[in-house]
Amino acid sequence: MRLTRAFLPTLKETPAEAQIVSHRLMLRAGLIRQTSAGIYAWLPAGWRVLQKVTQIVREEQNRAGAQEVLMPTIQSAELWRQSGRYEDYGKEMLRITDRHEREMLYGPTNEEMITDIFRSYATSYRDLPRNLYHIQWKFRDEVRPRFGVMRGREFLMKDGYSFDLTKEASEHSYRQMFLAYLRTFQRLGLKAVPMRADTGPIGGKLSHEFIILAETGESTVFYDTKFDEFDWAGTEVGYDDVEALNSFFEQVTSMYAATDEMHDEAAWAAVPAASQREGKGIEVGHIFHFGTKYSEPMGLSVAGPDGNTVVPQMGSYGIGVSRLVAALIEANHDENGIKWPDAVAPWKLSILNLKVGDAACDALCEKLHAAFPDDAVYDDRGERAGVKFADADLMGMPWQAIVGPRGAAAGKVELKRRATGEREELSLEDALAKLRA
Ligand code: 5CA
Repeated sequence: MRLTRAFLPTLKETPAEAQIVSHRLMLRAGLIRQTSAGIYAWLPAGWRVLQKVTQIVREEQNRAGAQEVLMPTIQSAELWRQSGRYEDYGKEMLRITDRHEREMLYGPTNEEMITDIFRSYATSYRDLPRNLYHIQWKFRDEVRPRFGVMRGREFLMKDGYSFDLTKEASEHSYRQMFLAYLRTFQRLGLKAVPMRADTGPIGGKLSHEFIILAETGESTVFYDTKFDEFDWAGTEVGYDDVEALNSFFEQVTSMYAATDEMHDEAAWAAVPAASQREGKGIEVGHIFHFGTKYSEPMGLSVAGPDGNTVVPQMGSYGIGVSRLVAALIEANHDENGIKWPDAVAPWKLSILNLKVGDAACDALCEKLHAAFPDDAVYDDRGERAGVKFADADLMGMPWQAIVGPRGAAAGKVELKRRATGEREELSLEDALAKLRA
């Protein structure tokens, strides 16, 4: 991607309306553009990151045995009347009337719709367990949308739903997602702590929020620093191993961690003072076990093994996919800009041609660009070096290949690692080998 042809609009000035660093950097690096309050267009760089985050979420869901579907954004009010949530949901729900005066809504979540779909097919206990998810835009008419995509009105969510024959089986499904979430956030390079949580309008008793510690977070959290020593990837627990998964879950949840709503002073006092950590956090995921809250009123039932009628047990599992992009920036930036982790960077490499028109510089840059046709941004603009350095640091690609006339004459490239600032002068071959490693 040549910068002279790209749509990567960076801003020099800090937008006044942006209060937190991720929002400022998302606007300045040209990732998003606000189109209405709390509603954003994703520009090329932002869209590439969002797709990478989505793909990691998807892979970990599939690995845990969930199956992807895609449900519509627009739902009928009738379904929500069946669960009793249509009136309860209040002003956060965007209600729409179609030309036939039918009441519709822009989905804030999909419990009703998935229950409706599943009840149309499930007839027997053999149809259980099942876990279905989708990655789809949601709309919640938040009173105070703020902090960019961190708390938007329209946002991308991964929402999954499990159906099980018994309460025990559904608790196993819950634990499968619990582990899948820890693995997902770890792959994204984020330390997310699971905390006992309030269930709000989704309902149920068993619920965990996954919170990333960050000063700009909206939730106050209390947790035991034992979490910092835990290696989720290191656990070899299999998703189908009921006992191992249960003891893993017991082990993790026995460590104290709670949001302020669920904070228990007595239990907190039992945590050694040196291990107590209190701070602000960003909720990037939330899982719920709510039994028959939707299946019962919506008439979902199957024939059990003894011919009896069974109402399936359900849970739902959300990840704020678009919010994760902002959370990733909160966790990976410095005063100059974003430091994208390799796994989600929009492009792997920025190529900085410090003297466009110099034959050796141009030739070397073209070779670098040709080596990464879809994974490099080539700054071929006739700008000063200072402008190029600033933009490359702002956009935050993990690698920068800096090509100046003196080095280029000797066939050398300077390779800079954005995250650490480490620099190394290398031959083209060695630079390519390093970038491919
Ligand atoms: N149906 C359940 C789980 S599928 C549900 O809707 N849960 S939720 O309300 O907790 O939302 C799931 C996740 O979406 C949250 O953990 C959060 O990361 C993200 N989210 C919620 N509201 C917003 C918002 N206004 N802007 C951005 N992300 C949001």
